[in-house]
Amino acid sequence: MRVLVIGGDGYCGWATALHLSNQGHEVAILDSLVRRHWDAELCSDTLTPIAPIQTRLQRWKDLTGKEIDLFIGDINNYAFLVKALTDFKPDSVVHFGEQRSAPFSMIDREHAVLTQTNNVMGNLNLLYAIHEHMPDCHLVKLGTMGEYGTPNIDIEEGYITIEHNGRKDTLPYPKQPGSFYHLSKVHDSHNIHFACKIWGLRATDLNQGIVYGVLTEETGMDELLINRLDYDGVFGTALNRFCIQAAVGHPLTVYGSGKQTRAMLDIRDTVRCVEIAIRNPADKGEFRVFNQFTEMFSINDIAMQIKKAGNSMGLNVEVNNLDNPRVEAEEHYFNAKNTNLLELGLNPHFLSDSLLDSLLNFAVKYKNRVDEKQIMPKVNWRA
Ligand code: NAD
Ligand code: USQ
Repeated sequence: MRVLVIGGDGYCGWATALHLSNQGHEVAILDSLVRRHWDAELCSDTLTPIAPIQTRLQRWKDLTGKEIDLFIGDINNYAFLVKALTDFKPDSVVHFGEQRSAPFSMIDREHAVLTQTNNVMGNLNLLYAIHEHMPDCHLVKLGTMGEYGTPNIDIEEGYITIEHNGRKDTLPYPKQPGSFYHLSKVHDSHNIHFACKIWGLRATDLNQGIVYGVLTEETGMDELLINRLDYDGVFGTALNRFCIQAAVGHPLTVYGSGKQTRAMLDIRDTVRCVEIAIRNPADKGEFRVFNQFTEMFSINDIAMQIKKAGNSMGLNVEVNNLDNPRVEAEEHYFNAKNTNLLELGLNPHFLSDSLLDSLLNFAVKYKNRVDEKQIMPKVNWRA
């Protein structure tokens, strides 16, 4: 299949583009490289030294003989987006190309507006471009488990059947997101659902949990193919951050009581889930939702597992409960369904399967690149 990966220079997108190319798909990457610019703006950097996108792609070609096309530009530039789509003619578009940090979106008004403009308008442009130029193309859009929030009932996959005053309907599952970033994903979902209904587009919304890990079969082939690994207080996510904190002897930054529970998955499963979605496209007019995660953990569970794995490697790992900079429920019910991808053949990796050791080893290998000033959280939801 021909697959355009929007956001293919990022953490999930780079690993996915290489995986799809390795599986024999014809792949192109579209990326504005704005994420590298945001890192520079925040004076933060990935733990791992990532090469320029052109160097990465040349190395991939030299190693495997497989060519990945490259379109550098912003999906909010409609003429550019349409040209990339009509030049490449994809069967599927995988859309990772958004501002994806909750803390970034909560810095101030400017960053909230930037996040929602970049994400919501970008996605709307993509819907129009597909409708006007490639109406049969399957949109595989990265959503997030955080769209649902933490309701006191089980979380279904996108829809819930409700009986009310003697009548019954299947409706979009209620959304209670926890940041202006997570809200942008909810707005995207509504726009995609509407576009499928009015224009008959086909789309899969992958409500992904928090991704952890850094190595996939392909990114591990060569140092120049290495993936990014964020550890700073804005773009770093809890599990990845904790491994790097353990490696440099910084106490693990658990926010609040640490009883918050989240859905998670290994990056090796991200790439496989996307491929499963592409191989099994939604029908015309269908807006399909898959919850893309493999396990649920509390933040305390993760901290304890990393402490144990770190201690077994001789690292002294302390845990520090910080005042929670976010406004979020810390004690709550959380039970989400994830059967759709499993039924289509996903065979998950589990956190217990030595991932922590390899992630910790990775963190130790690059620990000299850590800027400890970037570790503590600086963005407060209440400010
Ligand atoms: P990332 O920041 O590493 O990568 C995103 C890429 O998109 C960057 O390379 C950036 O330059 C590009 N981009 C952003 N806006 C663009 C635009 N307007 N036009 C073109 N390119 C643009 O993020 P990631 O961690 O790889 O996340 C990818 C997607 O997956 C996001 O939509 C995110 O919301 C979703 N997601 C990520 C996680 C996670 O844990 N990382 C979990 C759930 C969902
Ligand atoms: N947390 C800590 N300590 C830290 C960092 C985070 O305790 O040092 C806590 C947070 O308070 C929160 C939880 O860990 O309760 C998750 O935070 P996170 O930063 O790991 O993840 P989140 O902000 O939810 O965002 C990440 C990605 C985002 C994606 C989302 C999936 O950045 O792109 O959409 O995970 S989900 O959480 O399912 O919505």
